[in-house]
Amino acid sequence: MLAKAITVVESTLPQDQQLAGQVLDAIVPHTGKSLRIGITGAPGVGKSTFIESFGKTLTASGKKVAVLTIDPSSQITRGSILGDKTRMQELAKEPLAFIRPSPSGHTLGGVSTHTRETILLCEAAGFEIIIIETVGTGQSEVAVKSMVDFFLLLMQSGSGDELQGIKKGIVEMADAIAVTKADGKNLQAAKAAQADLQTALHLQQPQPSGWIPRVMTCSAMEGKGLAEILAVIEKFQKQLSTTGYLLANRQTQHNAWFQEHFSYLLSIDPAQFPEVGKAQTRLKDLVQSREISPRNAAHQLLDVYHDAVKAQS
Ligand SMILES: Nc1nc2c(ncn2[C@@H]2O[C@H](COP(=O)(O)OP(=O)(O)O)[C@@H](O)[C@H]2O)c(=O)[nH]1
Ligand SMILES: [Mg+2]
Repeated sequence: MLAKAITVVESTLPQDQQLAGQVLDAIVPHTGKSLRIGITGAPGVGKSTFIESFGKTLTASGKKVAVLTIDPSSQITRGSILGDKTRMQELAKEPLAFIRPSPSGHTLGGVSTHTRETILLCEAAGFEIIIIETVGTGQSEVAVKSMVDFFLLLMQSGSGDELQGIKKGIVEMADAIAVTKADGKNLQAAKAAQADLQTALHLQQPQPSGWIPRVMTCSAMEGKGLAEILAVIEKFQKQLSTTGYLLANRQTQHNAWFQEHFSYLLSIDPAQFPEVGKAQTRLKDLVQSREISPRNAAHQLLDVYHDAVKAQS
């Protein structure tokens, strides 16, 4: 049922739009009860492996976990979606887990709208933890940050410059950083990276929420550090629920989503719809033969355009 609802909401077919709107309105009173966690990091840092191990830790404790992925580049390569699917095979077998790759939208804006709606659907379906995986390219981070409660950045040691490949702005967005692959001969380097990052974070402006970002190490392969990361996330949830920040942040996010979507609807160019062009030609003829007033023709053309926008978004 959940997978079907997501498919309807992601659909670009005109005949699905009304149903999608009805489904979302029906479920929205039942949303908001999950903890939404964004996970980012450079390709290869170990996000999918981490989510699989971490997700299994969560399902083992009886929690229902949904995993969604945002990866704008995957629309070109398709590679990471297939990769994620195979890599999260074990988690996918868990009855308490639900895994959904990102839809094939044309724009990041479209992808994030769908992801936000999918979050709501998962919440209404009773998922308590929703994990959103994104690739550390900058643009998608900002989108994911705007739809989650907790933002976890995964980094890898051994690059010499620990911040290499990740923009400083992403580090500033993180509520926690986990240095991955802290196992085998990598363990010492991971510990050193943890210390370096902790120092770097101390120099940062404090977060508006009052939360102090933590730096940890983990090994998804050995299952180490996962319980500690969960403990930090639970502490965050407890602390920011008490102060009311979590709820206020959600409200700010939803209002921004509303405004953003409205701007998006206003930005859709009439010229991109063939049906608008056709109606324009037809109405022009009617105006010229004086069968319709120019004013009425303009209103009718606007109606055609509005219908086309509705069918698309
Ligand atoms: N040693 C070690 N390797 C890991 C760990 N987690 C992931 N890897 C490896 O790192 C590579 C990239 O992992 P993947 O999860 O696909 O990274 P993603 O691109 O960030 O999703 C794979 O070859 C994994 O086997 C870990 O905890 N320890
Ligand atoms: Mg991945």
